[in-house]
Amino acid sequence: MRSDFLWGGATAANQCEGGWNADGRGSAIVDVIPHGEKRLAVMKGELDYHELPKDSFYPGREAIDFYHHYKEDIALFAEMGFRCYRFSISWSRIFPTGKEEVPNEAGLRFYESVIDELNKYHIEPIITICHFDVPLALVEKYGSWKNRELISCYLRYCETLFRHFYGKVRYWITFNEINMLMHLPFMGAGIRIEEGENELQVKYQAAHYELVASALATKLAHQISDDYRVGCMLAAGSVYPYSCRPEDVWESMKKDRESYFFIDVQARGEYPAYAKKMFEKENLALDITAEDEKVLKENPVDFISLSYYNSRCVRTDQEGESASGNVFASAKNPYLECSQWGWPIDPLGFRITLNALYDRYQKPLFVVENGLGAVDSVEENGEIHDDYRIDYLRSHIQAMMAAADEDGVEILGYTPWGCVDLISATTGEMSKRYGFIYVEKDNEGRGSGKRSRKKSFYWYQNVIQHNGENLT
Ligand code: BGP
Repeated sequence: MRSDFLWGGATAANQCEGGWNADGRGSAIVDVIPHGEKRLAVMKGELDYHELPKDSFYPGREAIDFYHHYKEDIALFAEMGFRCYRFSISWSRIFPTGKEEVPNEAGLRFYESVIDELNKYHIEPIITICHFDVPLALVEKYGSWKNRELISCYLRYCETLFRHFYGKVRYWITFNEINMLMHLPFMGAGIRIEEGENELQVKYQAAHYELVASALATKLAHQISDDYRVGCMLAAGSVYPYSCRPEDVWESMKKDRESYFFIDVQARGEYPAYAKKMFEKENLALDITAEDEKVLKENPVDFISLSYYNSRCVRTDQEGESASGNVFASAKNPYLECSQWGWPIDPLGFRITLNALYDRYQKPLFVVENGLGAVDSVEENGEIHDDYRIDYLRSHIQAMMAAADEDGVEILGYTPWGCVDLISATTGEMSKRYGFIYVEKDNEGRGSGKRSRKKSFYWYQNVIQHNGENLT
């Protein structure tokens, strides 16, 4: 890989930070997403969290308590040789209700300490401004991104970060997996679908406000510093046709567009023709002003970041099994093995996805999530032999390197997801682990929180040391 390639790891505040009511932090959506059978309905915005049983357990509130362990965790990242670390800022730690005129100093201080700690080890911070995160007060007051008012709240938050961390940060990502809004609207964007509402109208209106907010944030970042690079973020994974039946091929193209829709706007600066036609066909009456269109046009992103866990597959004959995989409905692809959580494993699909994105946008890509969620067992001597994780990562790094070296795709860096074990977004479990670093904690939140190095820790350390040239 190029010599300045950013090898690192990724986490997000909502799944690792904890400290949910420490130092003036306000409540956020993650604080009301429970563990257990009701989780999915809440994440989808179908069940109002006010209606949850009193004794519900909310795993994100404490998570792995990165809030109090960040020094230890960053020291371990440094030991692996990380050149960058992607993490997110908790919006309600900075603006507890989202509406304050002045930010919460204690919140800013916390992230300043995190960034200083990273800089100490020459680890480049990659900051996600909003990772499945909205202050709960904004959900209550405005219905979250259903309301245009959120744009100015978000911009005040961005401006605070861009000014406060001036000179210490270079890479910013405006919204994590922006397309998740279509699948898990409450987790993705704090959106509940109320009775009688037109779901598509609600989702595309919220999407539009997020897209304008993202473009305005890009504009602001560029005004504040020439050095800032702003990216969008896509939950990626190409959609395959199950067969060469033209109907399957057409369906796969349509499914891909449901996700590309967001990046088409963020990278090219305007709504694609197919989306405008769809708005018409579905009779959506969206609040999109001429000024909004100008803002979108003038402020495309600098790079495209993405998560890749698996490819997807569609068939139109309505037969056969389905597969899971990051909540995107998919037909089961008979050529692929699946993880313990039923997510297909497809390294070549990674190369295909990277090429598809680069062909479409011709902007640098940044792989900010990839990895295998698996159950780990700790041996009597404390060791963790996670060879399955090493195998997954090795094959995916090989595919990424082929995309870069053989196909010419420009890739800025690679930050595998959950470099330290954390709470799973879709299931709320601790047992779905991605990390190189094990955290002693179970699904009910019990455990010491002690960190230890897995076999993959040493493997990844060697990968970074040899800049990807040695993957054994
Ligand atoms: C992405 C999210 C992450 C992360 C990851 C793995 O959708 O951006 O927050 O959690 O998927 O998913 P899960 O935790 O459900 O295994």
